[in-house]
Amino acid sequence: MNKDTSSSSSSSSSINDISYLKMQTPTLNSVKTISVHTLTILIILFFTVTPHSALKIPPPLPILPLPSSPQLQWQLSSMAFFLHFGPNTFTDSEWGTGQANPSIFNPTRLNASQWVHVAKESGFSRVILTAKHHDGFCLWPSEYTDYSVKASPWRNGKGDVVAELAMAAKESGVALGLYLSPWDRHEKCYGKTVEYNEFYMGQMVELLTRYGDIKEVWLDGAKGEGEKDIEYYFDVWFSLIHQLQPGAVIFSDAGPDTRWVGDEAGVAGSTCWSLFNRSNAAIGGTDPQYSQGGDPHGIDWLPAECDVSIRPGWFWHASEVPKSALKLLDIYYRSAGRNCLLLLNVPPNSSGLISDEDIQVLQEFKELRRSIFSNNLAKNALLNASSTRGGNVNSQFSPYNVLEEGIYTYWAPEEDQSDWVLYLDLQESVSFNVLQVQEPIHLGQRIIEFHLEILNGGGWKVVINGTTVGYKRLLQFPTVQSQYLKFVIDKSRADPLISFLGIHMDQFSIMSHASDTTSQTFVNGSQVIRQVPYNHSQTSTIQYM
Ligand code: FUL
Repeated sequence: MNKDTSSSSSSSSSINDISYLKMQTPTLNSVKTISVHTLTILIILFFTVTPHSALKIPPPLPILPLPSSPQLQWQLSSMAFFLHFGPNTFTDSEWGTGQANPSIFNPTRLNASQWVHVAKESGFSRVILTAKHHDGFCLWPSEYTDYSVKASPWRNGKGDVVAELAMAAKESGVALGLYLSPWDRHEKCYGKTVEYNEFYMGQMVELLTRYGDIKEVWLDGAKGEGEKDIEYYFDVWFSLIHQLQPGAVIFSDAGPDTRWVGDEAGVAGSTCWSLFNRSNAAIGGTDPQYSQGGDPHGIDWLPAECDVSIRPGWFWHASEVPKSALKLLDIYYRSAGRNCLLLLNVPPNSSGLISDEDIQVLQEFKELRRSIFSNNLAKNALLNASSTRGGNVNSQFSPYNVLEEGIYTYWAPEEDQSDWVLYLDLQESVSFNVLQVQEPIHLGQRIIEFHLEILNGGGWKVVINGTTVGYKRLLQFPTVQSQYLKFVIDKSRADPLISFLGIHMDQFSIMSHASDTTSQTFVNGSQVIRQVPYNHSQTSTIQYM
């Protein structure tokens, strides 16, 4: 759906809009002037003259594609905590050769409850562990290989990191995800297609049947250059994973449930659709631009996950320090604030604990988010809309719903309108520099273009233009001040629905004007080769499968 916005979006729009806003706004005073007698008559009339108006108006039709229930749960969690841990933690490497002696794996203070506690305290409700990274070492006692915790001195070879994490996560109500690397540098049958697929599936079944509910299976797409050819039976894997863990989402370059965003900097496109065409993507053959932006014409619901490490490497290295909280905030704006899930890697150190300096940064990051987003400066606004589904008396789709947190209550316009506008009177002049918008994505992703205007110096001025909203959209702009706001939807795939609208003041970020889709990881135009973002032990390029 497209419409001419030349008049409504113009900065020279008439100041008379404000009288519309005031006239339409219900006030307590107007209610007081109605006598009890008149009110009784009105109520009787309401039920006798219009008997059907008491019936509930159904929600507008959803627009396809829609998220599945696990995809919706995944998206509502906003952030997940990534745990890269294994022999690499002890050998100061990123890509283990698969030949490291298992005796080096001995985290004397390993405490999975600490990992979960840190994640939860920092605002993460999902954790994902590298059960097996590319070196093939299994953090659980797999019966299909000797290269695992069984062969290590840790807990006298009787330990199981996956079990300890699963237990800690369950106790804290945190969702658990597992990373099982397809590329295995230790396993001898790697290269023999049928044998390795059976081996890999055997390991997958162990992971998905021993540890309770698994909410995400993370299929990494990396494979070293010059490695043996092998075909992965993805469709078989996906079917089996969904059969064993119907509540799990499967992540890969091309889904089936969540997609890699296409870079390891945690940055999505400033236009980011959850819509995608899986048939246009291949695991190991990511087109970063397509993945970062999604596809407005896509027939699959495949939202993006933005993975990035708090440190330069994915694994812990004594010589590295975490990013600053401000940097994490910037990443948050560009991932969670662009309709994606932020997957932040916080690697446990060689003692088996998350380091104090990482915890410090995570606390600061949480405090920054709290101080910016816990206060919606529009919370006391008087609201009006260009139209409301069911008319102004209908509270089910009232514009006031946008001040309620969560996606399930929303403002809906009447059908077939030529304007889609929300008017806000903040009741006092307010300074702000962040806009937050959410769509009820359980009914599909709709909004293509929108903008925000403020009444300032006698006329309406455009503050910011945006493309795509989705689950959550955050937009930063230089600080503005006004009492009156107009949120205008310029273009939408179907009648637009808004479930949350917030304005906030961020006193901490220095607005960066860097490109929206900066990627640190692509070194050439190729879509299959990228540089190891950080690797102590090697400098080779990574060939995607
Ligand atoms: C990459 C891997 O090669 C890295 O080691 C890391 O696990 C990252 C999340 O995915 O593809």
